[in-house]
Amino acid sequence: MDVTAAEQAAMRRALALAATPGVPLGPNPRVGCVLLDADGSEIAEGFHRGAGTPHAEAAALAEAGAAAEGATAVVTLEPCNHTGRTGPCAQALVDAGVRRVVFGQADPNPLAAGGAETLRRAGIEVVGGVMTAPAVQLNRPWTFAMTHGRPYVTWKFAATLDGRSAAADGTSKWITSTPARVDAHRLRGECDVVLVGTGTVAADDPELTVRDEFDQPVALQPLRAVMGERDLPAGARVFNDRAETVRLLTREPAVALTRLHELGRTHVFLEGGPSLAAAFLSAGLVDEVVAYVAPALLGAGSAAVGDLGITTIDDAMRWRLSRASVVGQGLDACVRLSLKPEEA
Ligand code: AOF
Ligand code: ZN
Repeated sequence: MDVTAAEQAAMRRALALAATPGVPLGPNPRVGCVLLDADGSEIAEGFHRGAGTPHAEAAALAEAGAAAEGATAVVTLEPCNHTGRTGPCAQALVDAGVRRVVFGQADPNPLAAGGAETLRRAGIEVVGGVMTAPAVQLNRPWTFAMTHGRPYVTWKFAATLDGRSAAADGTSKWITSTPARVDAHRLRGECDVVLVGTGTVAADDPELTVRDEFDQPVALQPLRAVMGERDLPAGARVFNDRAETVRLLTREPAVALTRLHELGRTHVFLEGGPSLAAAFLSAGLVDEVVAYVAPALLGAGSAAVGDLGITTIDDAMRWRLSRASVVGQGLDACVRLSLKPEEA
């Protein structure tokens, strides 16, 4: 079934609404909705503002009031079919007398899916799969979490040309130049969890917050998660009040990720040391690697990743380059490599 030019324009508007800055990341998706009248003119619009607030469709319906009768709803995500933090949008659209629904991404959340079917059964015209790619892109980690039952994991590390993340005496400040650290900070802010092991907290006492150019913590902080069983000093900086922190009393990556999934988290920035990285890599639980490689050599010292149990070259864990860039300028600029698993 075709969509009209007005519906396509409304979908572009709904995507822009969904991407409104300042909406907290996770556990909910970003969603936008536009209501059109029979002539294709806009009646109302809405977008989702974070967990517990009205869904995009509900926001648009509230704005439209009685004018929603006979309208077409254009939504970036299939309307939900469940009562979660708020009521089911599919039913709300039916109750409001909406005549036609055009949506982008099919809802990958098993608890909420089925809205299209509910709408069709109520006699509403439904067209799905319209501009799906940008809708999915908007909620990439959320979509991943819904389909895999765990958060997406980005492993970030900084190393010298010879792959070392610390010198022989344990010092590691600073392998990369400032621009690379700023870049890594920006990526940290795009995730909703920063994960390290107890070893990193004991050794480096990191704060693990996202800070602005004046070194002040930003308003929306990722959750800080520390996994492992070792006791830690209560005064460690990771336990300060600048962001929330959870302790995950396990050494198993899969257990830690399940717990974070239960907490509604969708994108983990893995910043632990070599043993934690090796544990996640060995378990097949790294979905993306971001490596900052500094133009430096150490010749000795700890490698960026611990033993993976690989003894022969044919067994190398190989990654595919998705992006390479130079971060910073001048003699100490770093190379940033973004890598995906070979099969992805
Ligand atoms: C949103 N915002 O605009 C839409 C969503 O726990 P709840 O009640 O907030 O429901 C969350 C689920 O509802 C979410 O995972 C997704 O499947 C569906 N649609 N969610 O947060 C919205 N339309
Ligand atoms: Zn909904």
